Amino acid sequence: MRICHFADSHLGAGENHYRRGQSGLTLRQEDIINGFIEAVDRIIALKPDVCIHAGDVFHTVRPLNRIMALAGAQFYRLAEQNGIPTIIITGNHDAPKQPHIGAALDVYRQIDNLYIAAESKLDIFEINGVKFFTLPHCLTTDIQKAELAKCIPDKNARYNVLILHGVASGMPEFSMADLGEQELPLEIMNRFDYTALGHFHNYCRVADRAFYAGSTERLSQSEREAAKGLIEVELEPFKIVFHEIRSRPMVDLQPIDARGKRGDQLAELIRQELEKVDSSDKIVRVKVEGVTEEIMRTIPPDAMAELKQKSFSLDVRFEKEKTEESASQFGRSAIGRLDESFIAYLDTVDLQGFDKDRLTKEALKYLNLSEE
Ligand SMILES: [Mn+2]
Repeated sequence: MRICHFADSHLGAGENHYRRGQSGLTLRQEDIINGFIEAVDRIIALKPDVCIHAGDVFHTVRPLNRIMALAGAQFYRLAEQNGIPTIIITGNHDAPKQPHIGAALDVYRQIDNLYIAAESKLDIFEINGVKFFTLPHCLTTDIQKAELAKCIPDKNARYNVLILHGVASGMPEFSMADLGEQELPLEIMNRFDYTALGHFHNYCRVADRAFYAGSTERLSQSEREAAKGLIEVELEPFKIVFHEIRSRPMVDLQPIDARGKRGDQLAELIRQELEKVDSSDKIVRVKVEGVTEEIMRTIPPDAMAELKQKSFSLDVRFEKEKTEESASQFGRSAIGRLDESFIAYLDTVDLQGFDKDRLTKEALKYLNLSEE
């Protein structure tokens, strides 16, 4: 049995990119969609016995209609037109957080040869004598634990394959720091002939026969060194081939020191650095250190907008020069109390889908800045 395994296409992500394409979606959203379509093209060419998508097809619970239509067309191509039995599950991004909402994937249930697990419970599909244990992202970790306990291979099946979305336990490096991500015990994976994992965005092996396929496009700077694509697995004799697809190059420039420069000199320096890496088709991030009010005031009005046009995407982070005064003010003054009350407030609201630690850190940064 030969299986293609891909995951984490996060369709719909990239909505904050500053340029739009002809489709009306942002260029970044188009990138992410193109990665998914290229993976589907490759799978169709490989003609596997079964195709698995291990979760987070969509970036959100309720994607745009356009994005849903587009994904449906691809699943129709795979499963119905090309006759490749295809199994898809929900991940923490696209699984509904309340039972009555239902999953976006549910609208594809009429596609022939497509198997959907999106109901906060274990589903078992049998295809050509092989049992596929598919556990989507569950409403609570208690439900997920109870369903994991039911993942016991069928001795009478030709093979048993497990499909899960979450963090391999004891391996914090596979965490995406998302709220509500679920832990997956290795000892359960080890019972199966293959475990197809989703959630962690870089392709890697977790146990002998358990793999993350990774995402189909780079979604954060932490993925800039990683190849993107899909796994082709032969169950007997066991063999793995990773098929790489194109993805958007990402660059993290060396921090630029703004000290002793005027704003116009700083803008020129950033422009030169962008030219060196030929940034026109790349996602570029750069940190500028030691920035003062004076420097910010003397950056020519359109300079930053022009620089943004030179790259596919440009993220410049200005870091204020830290003075002793501003450092000691933080946490003590009126703002000090404000940041404490904001953190307390965060505990009272429903933050599902948000990374609370990051939110806290960002909020503190802004509260700190407004004080200075
Ligand atoms: Mn995920």
